[in-house]
Amino acid sequence: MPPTVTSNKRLVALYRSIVLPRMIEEKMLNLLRQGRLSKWFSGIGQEAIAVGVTATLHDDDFILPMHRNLGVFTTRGVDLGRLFRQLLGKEGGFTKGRDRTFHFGTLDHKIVGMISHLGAMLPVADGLALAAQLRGEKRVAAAFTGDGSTSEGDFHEAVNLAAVWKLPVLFVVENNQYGLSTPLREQYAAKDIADKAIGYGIEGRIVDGNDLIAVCDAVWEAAERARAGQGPTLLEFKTFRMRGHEEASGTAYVPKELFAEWAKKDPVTRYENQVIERGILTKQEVAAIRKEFKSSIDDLVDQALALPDPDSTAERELADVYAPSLLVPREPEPSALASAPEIRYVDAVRDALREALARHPNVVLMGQDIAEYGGVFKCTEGLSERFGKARVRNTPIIESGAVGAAMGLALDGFVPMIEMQFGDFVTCGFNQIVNNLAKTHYRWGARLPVVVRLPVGGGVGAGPFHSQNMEGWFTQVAGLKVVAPATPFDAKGLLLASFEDGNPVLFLEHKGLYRSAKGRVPEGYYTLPIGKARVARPGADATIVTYGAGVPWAVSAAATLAGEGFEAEVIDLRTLNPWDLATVAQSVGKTSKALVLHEAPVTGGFGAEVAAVVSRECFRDLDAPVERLGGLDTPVPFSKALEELFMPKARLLDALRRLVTS
Ligand SMILES: Cc1ncc(C[n+]2csc(CCOP(=O)(O)OP(=O)(O)O)c2C)c(N)n1
Repeated sequence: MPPTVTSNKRLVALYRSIVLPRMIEEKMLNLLRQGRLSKWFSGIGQEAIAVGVTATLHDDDFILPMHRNLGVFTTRGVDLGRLFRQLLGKEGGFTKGRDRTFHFGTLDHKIVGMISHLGAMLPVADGLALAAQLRGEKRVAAAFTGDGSTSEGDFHEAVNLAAVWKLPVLFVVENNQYGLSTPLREQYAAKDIADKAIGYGIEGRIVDGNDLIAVCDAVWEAAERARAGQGPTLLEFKTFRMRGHEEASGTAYVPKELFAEWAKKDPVTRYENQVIERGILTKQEVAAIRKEFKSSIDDLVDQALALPDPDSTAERELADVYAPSLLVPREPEPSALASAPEIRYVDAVRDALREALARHPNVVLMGQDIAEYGGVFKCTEGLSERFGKARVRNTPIIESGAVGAAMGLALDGFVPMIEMQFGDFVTCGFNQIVNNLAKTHYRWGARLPVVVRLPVGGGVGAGPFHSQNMEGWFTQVAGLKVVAPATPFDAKGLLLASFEDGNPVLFLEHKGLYRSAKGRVPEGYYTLPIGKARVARPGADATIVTYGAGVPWAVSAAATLAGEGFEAEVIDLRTLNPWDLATVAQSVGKTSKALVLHEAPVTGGFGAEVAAVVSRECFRDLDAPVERLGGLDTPVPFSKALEELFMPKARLLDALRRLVTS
């Protein structure tokens, strides 16, 4: 039996739970009218859903609320004073003034809050549910979404992934009949959203979202099924948005009679009448509860309003972009390196993944075709056989959903890795990386140790969609670390370091190096520091700053140049965010000339950043402008001759000759 109907005490608690968010909202609407609150997305008329879900789930079940779900926070017992400070953008909220209203999580309350991008938290719920499933815990994750947001790709990826992996997830759709202004008939063609469950092979339910008890019962049933290992449920709660999308946007597009019709079904009044009619509370008791809430809300809001707006310094803001690194560098002894076997880059990557799985029980690998098949580049060959398919997991063909799920795993103590089949496909996971992974620590302090491996680059005749170098897309985003090793030794040590670091790391593996780069790689576990460049070849006449595939090109061009009487020093950056200005500056101090080289197109490429910083920081040492050499400003073409034309490799020697003789 659902616990909702078992005791009067519980029915009274539910009354308190549903009336509190309504009263807080009424207060917020007042503050908005007085100009003391900047924006408000109302959940009035929809409270039964947030309250019913939260009241029914266990305290250790994760909930991922959206913009109308104040009732999740109040029902979970989040400190109201702190909540008001957050809502009013004051000192002492949950985000230090860095994000607004409900855009925060509190892991103490097992709440993972939203980002603005609709649908983005749905795959995160999958990851949280997977964490429970992997540990054999009977916890569920409930993710909220509006009807409009069910059109987003993340919704489909998340529901499908949960279905395929039988994850204990409740997809809570609040069907309030409008997106921002777009009505249902312009949003989807299915009769009901719950019908879509059939297409994913899961259970779907339609529930009266304005009936608190019906909500509780449906949630209880879905959660019981999930806890019993029977997978996710798509719960469609029919409701209605009684106010505008947000308070400034009006309701002119909504037929007036709908308001009248739905006002009769108001979930708070309806439940209040039920408890009074059933003799569970008297009218006087109801009035007393409301009076008690009013006075505490008024007091706490006054206290919050009296506080200053958040204040900070550039240093403090920058310090919170990343979680403190957990990396303990364990560099191998030079003797271990001297006697180490020579292996290929691809073998070094696989070796690192094997070491990570063996050393860290919380490492989980996910990606397309990475289990029995071993990945298209064979980086994970043999790992699922050795460590099991629970830890080396094939995903469906999803990128956004997989990265989102990785975030969920990371929030609950795992260290997941996603292999993009080709780096190019990261475009389909872009939002999860640049908005969810990158910004969470800065916004509300959660650590996200997620490694995303990207086989990048061209030179293999693979055309515009399997050849790109995308470091420039990500080095611009605060909150991501970007690593681009050029040698097998670095690939292994830096990949293991990425697993340890405790922040989101994009790990760029150049496909051309997988089988061409060979070198000594010590057996066993070691890590290398993130943010430390190396001198790949010493020289005194010019500095080539490069990374990835640029390193062997630069070393080979420097050897040719040596025959002409000039010695170029090659600096392999190894990591691009952070990058090692000190090592570059030391080299330029010696050579007085610098060329920045990369395979990606030159315009707006990472070389622009290096060139700008070196020009400023090494100004007094430079005898010539810093040169940049990169791919042509075109997509990467398919045919061999055209691709060679694209690549900067053929232009490198001439550029170097010009530089050293300038
Ligand atoms: C990816 C994305 N696209 C567009 C928006 C702008 N936007 C914010 S809320 C909203 C409507 C959402 O409708 P629905 O999912 O039904 O939720 P509701 O607001 O009705 O609760 C839109 C279009 C956004 N925040 N994110």
